[in-house]
Amino acid sequence: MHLHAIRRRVVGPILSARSISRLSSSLQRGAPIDIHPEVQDALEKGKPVVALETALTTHGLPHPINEQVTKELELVVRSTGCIPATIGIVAGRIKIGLENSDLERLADVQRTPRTSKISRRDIAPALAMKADGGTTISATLIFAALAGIRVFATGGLGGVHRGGETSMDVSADLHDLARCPVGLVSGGIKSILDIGRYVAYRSETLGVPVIPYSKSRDFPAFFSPRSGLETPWNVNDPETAARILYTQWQLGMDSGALIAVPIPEEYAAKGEIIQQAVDQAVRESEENGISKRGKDATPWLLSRVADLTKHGSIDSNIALLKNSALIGGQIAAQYQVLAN
Ligand code: PSU
Ligand code: MN
Repeated sequence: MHLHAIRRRVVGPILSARSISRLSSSLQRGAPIDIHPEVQDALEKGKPVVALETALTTHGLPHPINEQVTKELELVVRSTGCIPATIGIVAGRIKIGLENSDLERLADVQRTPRTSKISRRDIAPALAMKADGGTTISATLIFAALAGIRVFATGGLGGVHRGGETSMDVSADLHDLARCPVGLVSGGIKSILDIGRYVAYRSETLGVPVIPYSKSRDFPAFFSPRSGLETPWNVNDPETAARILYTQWQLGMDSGALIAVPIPEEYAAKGEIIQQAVDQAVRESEENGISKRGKDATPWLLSRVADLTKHGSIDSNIALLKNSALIGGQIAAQYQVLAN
């Protein structure tokens, strides 16, 4: 058989066998993981799956649109022929694929005790204490990698907060993308963060490919399609994006990659207005001390920007989330063609 054909046959299954064995050893040790039957079936049959997070549901968007948007993202993923695996923690169990009742429970912001926002450092305490939690990109990457899900779509990700050179507030998202073999399809980073430091840290220090999904190499900002910062590569079609992921893992480089999806162009003008609200919110967070309160900073800033823009920022955020879910689904479908 031609060498190329052998490689194609072997690499996909080897990767999935490795992650299946990590998952099954976690399960054998009694780890509290529930894989939704539809997701399990897709993983076993080599159908494309896209992971979705729930910190955006619990801490990123207000009720009741948090629940609606999460459901809509699942539908967008389905429209691309992929199976959505929305990930969260319910009563101390990791859910890979949520039932509607789980999602409604996580989206209920009035619940007591309050649902936690879960990054890597919160996982073990939350499980041990049987808590409910919305998983950030950090935790969702970890669980997606454990289940062997190769593509994860979301909106905004954590980065280096402004002033991060002194506060050392660098989101766990950055490290987990370096540690988990998952393609993260997301918006650019929010201007609540220091975009220059973010790109430098991620691509120069952690060695994670940071690739705008765009005709240009201009790294997208969050509320606007361009940040003015140039990256070394860009990609503009799902097949090439999937090939980048496939090639990285073919070489055994078990880290992730960021495919950064710009917000649709029709939101660009509004992005400039939102930016002023962002600057004001960041200033206020420095004055009132929230900026130094770790995991509370991002949710506070998101909600303050929403207030200041009379929810204009939320419409932009939703547009970006849907676009990421769509492109994430297209990439996952192409990835599966290469892996099968
Ligand atoms: N940015 C958004 N919406 C969000 C988040 C970020 O526009 O919902 C969430 C994501 O789950 C991300 C997390 O992983 O916030 C980052 O939080 P922190 O800065 O505490 O790492
Ligand atoms: Mn943060």
